[in-house]
Amino acid sequence: MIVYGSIVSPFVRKLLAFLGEKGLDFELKGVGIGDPDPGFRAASPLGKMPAIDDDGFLLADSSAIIHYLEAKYPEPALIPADPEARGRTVWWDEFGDTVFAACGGKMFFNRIVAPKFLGREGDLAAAAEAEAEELPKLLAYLESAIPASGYLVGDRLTLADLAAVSPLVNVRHCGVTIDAATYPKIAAWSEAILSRPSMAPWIAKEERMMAKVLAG
Ligand SMILES: N[C@@H](CCC(=O)N[C@@H](CS)C(=O)NCC(=O)O)C(=O)O
Repeated sequence: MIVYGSIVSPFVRKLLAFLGEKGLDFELKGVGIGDPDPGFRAASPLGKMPAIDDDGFLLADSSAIIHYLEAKYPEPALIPADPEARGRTVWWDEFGDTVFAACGGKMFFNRIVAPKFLGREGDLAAAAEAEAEELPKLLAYLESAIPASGYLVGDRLTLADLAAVSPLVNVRHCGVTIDAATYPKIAAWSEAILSRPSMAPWIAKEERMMAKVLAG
């Protein structure tokens, strides 16, 4: 299977972690925003990452791909079968992909992607507003919702944890760290999820990439 995407995308990061947790082999083909790569454009009708080519089956959107892979490779289950647990898992996937990624995206895109990758100015006022107004509300909700189990749903890792933690990495790339005194549950949960073997090597790689980009 080919995965098209960039390791700094929160949606790609979520998918790479999911693939790692499933123990699935894949080839990552690096593409950037607006990439003309014909294989990527064929797999992603809207030109968004991630997209896959699984032996000729083309599919875009991290959640669509993850649901496809969960059906094809049910073990280990990362989307619970229990109705309530499944509903909550989809909720957290949605939280990560929409509100949290949108907030982190305003910060990451305008401060780093626009100036460093696209060669144009970002909207720094939008980034500052996202950090000052949106981020604290999202973190307060997340802090209040992390159960004692240390996992967002049930007592083991699910897609919920991978999806909700992924945008936090983009926030960190912007120099914003989670204050463990204010957000002790987020600090412990994110540390545990981000240090899993399915995530840690990718994050180390993107941190090296970010250090070079920011220095250049
Ligand atoms: N809902 C999609 C969102 C994908 C997405 O927006 N990816 C961004 C990168 S983080 C992208 O490719 N943007 C390029 C564009 O919008 O043209 C998913 O979960 O895969």
